[in-house]
Amino acid sequence: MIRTLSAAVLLVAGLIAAPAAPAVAADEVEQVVNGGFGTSADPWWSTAGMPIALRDGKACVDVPAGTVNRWDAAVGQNDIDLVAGETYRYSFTASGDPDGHVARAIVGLSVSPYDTYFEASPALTVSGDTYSYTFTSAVTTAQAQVALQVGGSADAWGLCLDDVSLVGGVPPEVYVPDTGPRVRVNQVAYLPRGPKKATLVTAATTRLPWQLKNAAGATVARGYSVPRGVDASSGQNVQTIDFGGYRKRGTGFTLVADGETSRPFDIDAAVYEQLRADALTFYYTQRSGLEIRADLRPGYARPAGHVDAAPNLGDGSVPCQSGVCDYRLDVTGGWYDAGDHGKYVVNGGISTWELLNQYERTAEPAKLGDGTLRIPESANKVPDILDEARWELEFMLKMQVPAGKPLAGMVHHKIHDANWTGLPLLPNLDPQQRELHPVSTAATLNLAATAAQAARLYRRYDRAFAAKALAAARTAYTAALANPARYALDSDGTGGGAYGDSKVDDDFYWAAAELYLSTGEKKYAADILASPVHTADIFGAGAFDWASTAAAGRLDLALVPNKLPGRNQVRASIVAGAEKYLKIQTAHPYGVAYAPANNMWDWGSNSLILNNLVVVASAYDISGRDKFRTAVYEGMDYLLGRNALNQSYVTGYGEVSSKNQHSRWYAHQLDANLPNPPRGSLAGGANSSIQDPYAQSKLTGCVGQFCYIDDIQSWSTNELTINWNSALAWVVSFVADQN
Ligand SMILES: [Ca+2]
Ligand SMILES: [Ca+2]
Ligand SMILES: [Ca+2]
Repeated sequence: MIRTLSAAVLLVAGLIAAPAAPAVAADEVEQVVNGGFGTSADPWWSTAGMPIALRDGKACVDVPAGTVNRWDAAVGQNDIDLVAGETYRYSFTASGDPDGHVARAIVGLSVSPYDTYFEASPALTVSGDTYSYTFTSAVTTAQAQVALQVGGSADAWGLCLDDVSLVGGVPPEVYVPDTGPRVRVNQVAYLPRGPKKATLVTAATTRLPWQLKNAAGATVARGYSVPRGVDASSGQNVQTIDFGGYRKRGTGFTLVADGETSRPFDIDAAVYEQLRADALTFYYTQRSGLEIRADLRPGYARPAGHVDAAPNLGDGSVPCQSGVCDYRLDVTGGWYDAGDHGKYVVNGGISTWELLNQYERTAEPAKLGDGTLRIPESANKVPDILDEARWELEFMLKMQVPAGKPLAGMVHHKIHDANWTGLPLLPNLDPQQRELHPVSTAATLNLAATAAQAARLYRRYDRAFAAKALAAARTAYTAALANPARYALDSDGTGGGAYGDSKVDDDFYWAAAELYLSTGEKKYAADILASPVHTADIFGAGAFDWASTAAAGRLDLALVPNKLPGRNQVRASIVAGAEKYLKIQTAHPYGVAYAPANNMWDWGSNSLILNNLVVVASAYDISGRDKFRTAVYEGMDYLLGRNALNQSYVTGYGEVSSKNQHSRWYAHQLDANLPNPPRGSLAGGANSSIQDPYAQSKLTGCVGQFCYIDDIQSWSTNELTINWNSALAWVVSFVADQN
C-alpha cells in the first residue's frame, strides 16, 4: 500500500506574449494563453534539446530517444490560475508519429513539490485526435502548469500539438460507471454445498420473483427476493436473493429477477484451487534481484531489477540517506512492494506472516507443497510457499544493522528511490539512487516476528537457515527493547511510501508471541502476559493490517500449539471477534464483513475485508462451528462480483474484473508492449478518501463501494500490493481446503 505522489516537472516559463484566447461561452474562462499557436509559440516552453517549431499552425517537436521518465521531454505553459472547487475542461489536439506513443497530459504545480492535479495518458495517432477531459481542482494556486509530457521512449518520434485549452467555469462532469445488470452475483463460482446469495438493485420495495437458469436457459430453481431497504455502503435500494438450496455443479448459470439477467457464474469448487495458486504466483513477478523467466511466466519475462546493472544503480551496495549511517548494505532481493520499486520491511512483515501462517494453518500442506507454484524453486523438495516467502525473508534479514555499527540489531524501515519515478518503468530501467532510511522499532519487530515464525517452519527443510533466522529474531527483539520509540514518520514519503507507524505495542506483542511459539522460553511468555495488548479487544470495525499487527500474534497464540497460561481465553477472543464480524456481515445486504465508521472505506478496503475473514476462518478452525466457515464463503462473493460496481476485484476472475491496477511494469494501459497484472492480482478497492487526482476527477462525492475506478492512474483505489494478495491467498486457501 503506497501513497505515490506523482511527480511533475519544473521547467522555466517563456516570456509572456499574449494573443487573444480562443472564443468560449460567456461564463467560461480560458486559462491558457496562445493555445492555438497562431504566429508564435510564446509563452510555451519545452525541455532542453527539443525546440518548438511552428508547422501548419501547430506546435511541433522532435522528441529525443532514450529518456526515462515521461517528464524528461515535455511541452508546457506555466502561470496558470486554478481555483479550488472550480471545474475545468482540459482539451487539445495532438498527433504522434509513428502511431502509439503516449503523451501524459497534466495539469499540475509548476514548482516543488510538483503535485499533479489531473493527468491523462492517451496513445497518439499519426492522423491526430482531439482530447477533452473534465476535472475539479482541489487547490487554489497561481503557479499551475499545463503540459504534455512525452519522454520515456527508447526511440525518437514526432509530436504536434494545437488548440490547447483549459477552461474554467464548466459544469462538473458526472461520471457514471457502467455497472451492467442489476442482479449482482459472485461472477466466478459459488460452492456446491456453500451459501448462494445475490443482491438485486431495484426500486421495488416488495419482494420479487427470481429464477436460477442453467447454461441452456432452463429454470432450475425459483423463489422470491427479500427487500433490504437502502444499503448504506452503496446508497442503493436493494433486495437479497438466496438460492442456497440449489447444490448441483455446473457452469454458465444466471440469475434472473426484475427483468434483469445476472452475469454468468459457475457452481463448483475447483476454481478456488486455481485461484489459490494464482494469488500466490503473484509474488514471483514481484521479485526484485532476479530475472523473471518466460518459461515460468509467459508474457511476464523481464530482466532482473536493481542488480547493479545500468541504468539501475542497484541494491548491491546501498547507502543510507544523508546523515543516517556511514555504511552500505547489500539489500538485493525481496519483493517490490506494490506498483513502485520500493521495498519496505513493515509491509514485507505482514505479507510474509500471512503466507507463512497460511502454510502453518492449512490442513492440506501438500496443496502448498513443492511444485505447486511454477517458481525457480519448484523442484527442490521444499514447499513452494516457503520458497516464495524466503525470498522476502532473506531481504528482511539484510536490512538489519550489522554488529559493531551504531544501533546494531535494529532494522532499517525501508529502501527505495531517492525520488519518485513515473509510469511506466520496468524495474531494471529505474535510474534513481537507492537509499536506506532510518531504522525503526516497528521494522525491527517485524523482522523479529517473521524470522521467529520462520525458525519453526523452515527447521525441517534447512536447519542452518532456521537457526540464522532465530538468532536474528532474538537480536532484533533485544534491540527493539533497547530502542522502543524509534518511529517511522508519515512525512518520510519522498520517492517511496512512508509507512509511518508510531504505535508499536502491537508489534512488540506480535514479536514476543512468535518468539515464544518458536522457543517456549519463559521470558517471552512473561512479555506476552504483561502486554495490555494481550487482553485488549483488538477486533474492531476496521481490521488488522501492516500497521496494526496485534492480531497476527493473537491468532498464532490461539492456533499454534503452546502452553501459554490462559490460552483458552486467547482462543475465545478469536471466536468473540469473529462473532462481531459475523454480525456485521449478516446485516449487510452485500454480505460484507466490514462496516467502517461513517461509511468511510479505507485505503485497501478489499484487504481489510479479507483480513476480517481471516479472523472468521480462524474461529472456524478453533470452534468447528459451521456458521464461521459459511461466512467466509459468502465473504468471497463481494470480491468476485457481488458488489455495487458489479465487477470482480481479482484480475482474470469473473466476466468483468480489475485489470489496470497501478503498477510501473504491469502498465498495459500506458504501453501496449507491457502486460496487464497477472491473473490473481487483487486491486485495493473502494477508498472513500480518493487521494489521487484521477479518482478525484471521476469520483468526487462517491458513496462507499462506488469509490473505486479501474484505471492505472488511480493509485489510491487501484494499486496492487504484496500485503493485499497475501490476504487474498490466505482466505482462498482456506476456502479451497474445505472442498
Ligand atoms: Ca493552430
Ligand atoms: Ca520448492
Ligand atoms: Ca503498529
